[in-house]
Amino acid sequence: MTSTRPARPPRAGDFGLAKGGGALMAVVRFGTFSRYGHAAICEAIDAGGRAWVIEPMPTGCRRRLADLGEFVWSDVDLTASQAEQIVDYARTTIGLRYDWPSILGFVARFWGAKIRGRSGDHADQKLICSELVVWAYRRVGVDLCPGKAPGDVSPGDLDQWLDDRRRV
Ligand SMILES: [Ca+2]
Repeated sequence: MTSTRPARPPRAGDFGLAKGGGALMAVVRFGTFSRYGHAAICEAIDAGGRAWVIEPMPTGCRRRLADLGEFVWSDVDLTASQAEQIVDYARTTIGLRYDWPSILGFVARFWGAKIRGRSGDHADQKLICSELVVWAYRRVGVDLCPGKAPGDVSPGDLDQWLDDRRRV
């Protein structure tokens, strides 16, 4: 749970992890024992050095201009084609609804419980933040959490993956 700063500036296709504001993201942090409650895909870096991010929110998946410092960014070596496909896919999810059962799953995780019947995961038609990242990366052959349903992957799990990767 201690991601260090990446070795390069963020670029399109990277994902970012953030503490996240509001009660809901506090619940995610609490339920998953992580300091991160939010995740987003970087769509582009604008001329002013800020990031256009695509992020599933309780009100639906949206695009927003964010300060780079709001997120700790991934630094996976993506090819130009992979980065483009990740961004293209993320764009198709704008407007999709939030996947509340995934959040319930994180709360249940805190109690050591598993909620049955979530494996369908609403596929990728309803999304939470970290789930979008997992779907987008799987499409280009990068599996951030092998064996896990994307809707079961928390921002903290992605943080763990980045950490494990940097330690190797
Ligand atoms: Ca889902």
